[in-house]
Amino acid sequence: MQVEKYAIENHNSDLLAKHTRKYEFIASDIANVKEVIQKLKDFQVAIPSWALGTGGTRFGRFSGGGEPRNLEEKIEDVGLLHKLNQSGGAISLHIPWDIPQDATAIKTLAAQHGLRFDAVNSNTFQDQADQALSYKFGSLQHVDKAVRRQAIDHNIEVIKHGVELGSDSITVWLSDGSCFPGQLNFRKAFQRTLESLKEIYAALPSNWKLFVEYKAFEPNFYSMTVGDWGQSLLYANKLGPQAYTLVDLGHHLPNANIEQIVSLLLGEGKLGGFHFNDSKYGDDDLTVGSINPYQLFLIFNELVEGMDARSMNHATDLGWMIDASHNVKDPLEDLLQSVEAIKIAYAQALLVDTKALQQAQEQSDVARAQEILQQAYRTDVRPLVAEARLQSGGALDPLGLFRNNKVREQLIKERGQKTVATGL
Ligand code: LRH
Ligand code: MN
Repeated sequence: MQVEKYAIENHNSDLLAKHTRKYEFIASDIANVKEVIQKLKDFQVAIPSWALGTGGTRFGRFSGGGEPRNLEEKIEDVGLLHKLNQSGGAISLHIPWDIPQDATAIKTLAAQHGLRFDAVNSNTFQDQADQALSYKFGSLQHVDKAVRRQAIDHNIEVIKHGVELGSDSITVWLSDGSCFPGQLNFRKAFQRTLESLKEIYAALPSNWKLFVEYKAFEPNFYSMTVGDWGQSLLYANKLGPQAYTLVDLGHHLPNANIEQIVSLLLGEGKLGGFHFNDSKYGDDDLTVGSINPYQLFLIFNELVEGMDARSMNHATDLGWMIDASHNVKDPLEDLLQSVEAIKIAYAQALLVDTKALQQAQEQSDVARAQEILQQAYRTDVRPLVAEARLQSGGALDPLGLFRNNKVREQLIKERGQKTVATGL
């Protein structure tokens, strides 16, 4: 299923007059508007291969039809999103859900859609049919050396797949932990996990990064062996310069100050990247910016301030990835909304008058500091994000075009109503 260039041009010509009016209105107030637009054009978000179908919970899963039946169709869907918003130029694979049968062919197909491969993800949180030993009681932490060996070998296998595809990083998220007091010796579990990660780290090509993703709870509900940012940082520091922490927004305890965590990890030079989503309670994996858009803005405010303080390249020096699950929305519409929310938060953060904010902070002028932040947050930056898309050849209203062109209906015609994609 392709969205042709002329379809985007027709769509844009209908919306151009209204867009130009709104864009010129906001641009007239922004001295460095060209720089802001260029930064928005360069900012690409990786789409998770495991979130292109309908997600579910233990209580149920309600498939929507036309879902990708294999990796090739997943790449087509990510390519379609990228064609619409020119902002999702990368795909993040999860192994073994998306093992490429022919890596060269898959790489070529992705390139045809303007896509590169972002971090590859290992999976030692499920037992595969052909697996010898179970991960019921963990993987890299397991008391049985043979289970740890099996998990280490899997991660090294995942790195090999990534190298073939041109990826340059691996995300290790461990479901390891315990459900009851007394079940685990925390110190020994930490030590075994560290020793196991060291073997995976040793297998990294010299230009690769290893992202240690932390999570407060689920599927273990008493302790997680990589349970918070501090534990993840401990591992990353003990592993070496190619190891970093990965912040999944849904992996924190209620009311955690994630923007402060981001600021400190960035200050330590150990922030590797993000899994963007939103949540109200637990790891809800909801649409980015759908529950707490102000928190997302505050996180990007810390990112822009912290990355500029270290002269980092906003577009390339951190891993920008989505990790969501679509239980009630069309997966592709949900992803279009998530990418839009990320670009809006980034644009708002780029409008923060950092000099004035630093001055207010130096003077402990608390009210003024809030006014400066909220001036940016309360600015409707959507015309800036749309202008960046337009200049990159995308649609002014990706979701509108997706619907008006009945893309889902066409996917169902091509693939059928009952197709189910691999993933969560
Ligand atoms: C764990 C997680 C991890 C993935 C999985 C799909 O909750 O965030 O990043 O491996 O979701
Ligand atoms: Mn995640």
